[in-house]
Amino acid sequence: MTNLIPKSHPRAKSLYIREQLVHAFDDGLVAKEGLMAHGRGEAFDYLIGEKTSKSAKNAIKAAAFALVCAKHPVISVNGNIAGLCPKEIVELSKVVNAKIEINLFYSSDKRKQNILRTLKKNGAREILGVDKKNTTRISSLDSARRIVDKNGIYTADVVLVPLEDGDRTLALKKEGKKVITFDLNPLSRTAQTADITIVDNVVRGIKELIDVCVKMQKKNLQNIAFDNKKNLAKSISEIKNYLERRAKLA
Ligand code: PTJ
Repeated sequence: MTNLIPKSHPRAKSLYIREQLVHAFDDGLVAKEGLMAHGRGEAFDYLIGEKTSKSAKNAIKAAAFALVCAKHPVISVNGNIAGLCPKEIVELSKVVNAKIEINLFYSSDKRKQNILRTLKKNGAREILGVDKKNTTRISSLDSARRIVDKNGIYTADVVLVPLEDGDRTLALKKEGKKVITFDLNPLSRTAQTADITIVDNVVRGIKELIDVCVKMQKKNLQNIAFDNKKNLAKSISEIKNYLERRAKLA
């Protein structure tokens, strides 16, 4: 953390995450639009009290169960994710034996190569989404996100699509895939259409997700009753309660 942010600052962690993203932008991993996406996320993180809520913990358990039980899990990586938690993406992929696929909205070969290098530096072995020869298309999707790897997202049964708002989740569901997302905005299209939405900052939540996956693998797996709509409603009421508490303190 630079000297500009004293450790005692009440929002030091969030400001540190912001700095990390700016560095990742300077290093050519993050799109310009990714900086704005981050700002949106920061606003929602403030509304959830910048901590992992009970509803997020529920969703993390359901996500861990889905990933551990998946036959062909894939983690879809965009610029923001690569900039914020490359080490954890690689760790999670190893823990649940998931493939990693780079899939960008603002597609650019140069940015893909920068992301590839960063993931490799963090221990990734195989990375999909960079070899044009092995691609195919997801129907009912217009954006660059429709171009996917034949051995990756295309054949996956469970796909983790962290940090995006758009129509890809619905398109992936139409292809019969289970979709998990991290999204701080419980009302985004992705949050609302995913099978499992973890309303948490991916930087915090992914560490918890890795821990729960490891614990589940050590113990006997148990099915978890989970309803995404109900859980999203819970996360919205957690926000309301948090704001009411803050208003009383003001
Ligand atoms: O790298 P690319 O080209 O694939 O582009 C990636 C971005 C992020 C620019 C693209 O996916 C995009 O424009 O995303 P949106 O539509 O702005 O959606 C981002 C969503 O993620 C919003 O709902 C934010 O609230 C949420 N978000 C932002 N930061 C975080 C987050 N959710 C979890 N953790 C975060 N740190």
